[in-house]
Amino acid sequence: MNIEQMIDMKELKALKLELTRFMMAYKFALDEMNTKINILKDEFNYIHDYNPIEHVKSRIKSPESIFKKVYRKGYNFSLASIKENVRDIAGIRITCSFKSDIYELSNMIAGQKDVRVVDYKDYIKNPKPNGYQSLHLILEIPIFMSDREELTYVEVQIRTIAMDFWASLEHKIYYKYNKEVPNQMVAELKEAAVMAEELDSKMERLHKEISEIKQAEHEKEEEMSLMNGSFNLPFIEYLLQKK
Ligand code: 0O2
Repeated sequence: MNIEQMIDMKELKALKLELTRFMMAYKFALDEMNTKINILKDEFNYIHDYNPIEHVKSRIKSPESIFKKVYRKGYNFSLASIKENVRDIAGIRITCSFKSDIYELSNMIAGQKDVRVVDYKDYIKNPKPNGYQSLHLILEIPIFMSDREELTYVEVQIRTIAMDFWASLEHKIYYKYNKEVPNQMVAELKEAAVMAEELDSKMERLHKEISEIKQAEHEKEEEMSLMNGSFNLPFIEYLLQKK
């Protein structure tokens, strides 16, 4: 008996197609979210005159990590169960300049008509015992395929540069010590998280002071130019500069 007789080729092809379409939905979900984030970034940049988003990184969880999670959590191995239970297959990490940007951005995302927030974890107001800080959202967004609409989960993590710096170092240390980090290092990491929080607060205070001065200057300039009869459209100028 040859291999083709042993395996039902038709079934195998159908499975391959099903798996490809399963993973494709997550890729499209990331494309859609990245477009939303870029639009918000441009609009925010214009309104507040600074860039609230320092960095955006997206990833699709590898099949190996998906299966590890399914096994670890004891979920059923069917595609329907994976889709419902593993809600971080599509993941986006947004690094913001300031803490207030995190909440403003998350409200803007959550307020969109086609976005449903299914889970919200605020590890900034309530940091994890190890010091981890970040805002986690699980969103459900519709993806329009050729023959159907697919509701897809996307995990969005939003944090400041300082929180991100801390989290990536902590992640490296955690794996370096194979999840058994020495007590002294745990304490130092906690201390570093507190320092990161202090830095974020201080930077935000300074930023607010500068913004207020800039805003007052801007209002004065605008009044002067209106009095002189000039009527320019700064957003159009801003778009032209971007080209
Ligand atoms: P990866 O590779 O980043 O995806 P669950 O997601 O269901 O397993 P839980 O507790 O409901 O677990 O999720 P939670 O608390 O929202 O955290 C999920 C993700 O947040 C993690 O994903 C990490 O990316 C990040 N995270 C959470 N806690 C910590 C922490 O203490 N340190 C660091 N560095 N990151 C953290 P994964 O699945 O671990 O991995």
